[in-house]
Amino acid sequence: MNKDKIYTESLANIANFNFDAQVADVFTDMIERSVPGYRAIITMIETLTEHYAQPNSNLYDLGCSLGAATLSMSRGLKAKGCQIIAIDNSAAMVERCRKATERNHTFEGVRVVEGDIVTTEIANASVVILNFTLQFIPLNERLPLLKKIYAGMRPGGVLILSEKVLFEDEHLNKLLAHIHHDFKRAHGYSDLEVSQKRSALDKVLIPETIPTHRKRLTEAGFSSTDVWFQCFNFMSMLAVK
Ligand code: GEK
Repeated sequence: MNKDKIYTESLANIANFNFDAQVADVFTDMIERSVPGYRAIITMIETLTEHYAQPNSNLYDLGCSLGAATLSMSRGLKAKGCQIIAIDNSAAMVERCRKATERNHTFEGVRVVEGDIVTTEIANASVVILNFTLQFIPLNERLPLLKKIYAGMRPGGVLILSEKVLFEDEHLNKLLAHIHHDFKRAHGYSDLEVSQKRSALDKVLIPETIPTHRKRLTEAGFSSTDVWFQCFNFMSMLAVK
């Protein structure tokens, strides 16, 4: 696994974070050392897929990056006649995701698509994954996207929504941001790397509170929604149609 050293040196100008080839090359190391609970969520996606995938349906991984959730879905999939559609708008990610899924011989029915999840069609879906992707979508596009996902899902299907979150209580907000910083330091990032990455993400990754996510999911039509996993300021929700 290539080590993430993107923000090790002091940069004169910190450009907005971008999912380019430099990031794609180190992405697995970057996300595992930056997102508490990421590995656990990826592993559980296998179990959730086994539970929710319906025969002859589509399974979507929206903002698939290198396909970690796609591969986890493919391992958990027991229902027959399904297709997994993995979508990302970064050409660098899609190219590497295609190679990773082609190397996976457990399930052949994976299609990796370069496209914008805001405009791609969702149809006949029983499992939809937004694993740390909605946070990169402009705020005003989030509800229309969730409505489109809901409309393209089968009754009984599930949306798995994982996000970095904020807290309404300012004390908790500061505390959990601090603990996250400690988590990154414990995984080998320097203070300089943490602060430069934070600046790069500032206008690109827009976190919201858990109540805001729940309200929006309900507004999109989902009947049962709740958090099934949380580690500090990172969580994952289930929303069932
Ligand atoms: C994982 N889910 O490893 N359309 C398509 N893709 C997009 C869009 C968009 N509009 N906006 C952002 N992306 C993965 C991790 S990373 C999360 C997801 C992170 C893509 C973007 O190119 C990137 O690959 C991904 O969403 C977000 O389980 O880096 O924190």
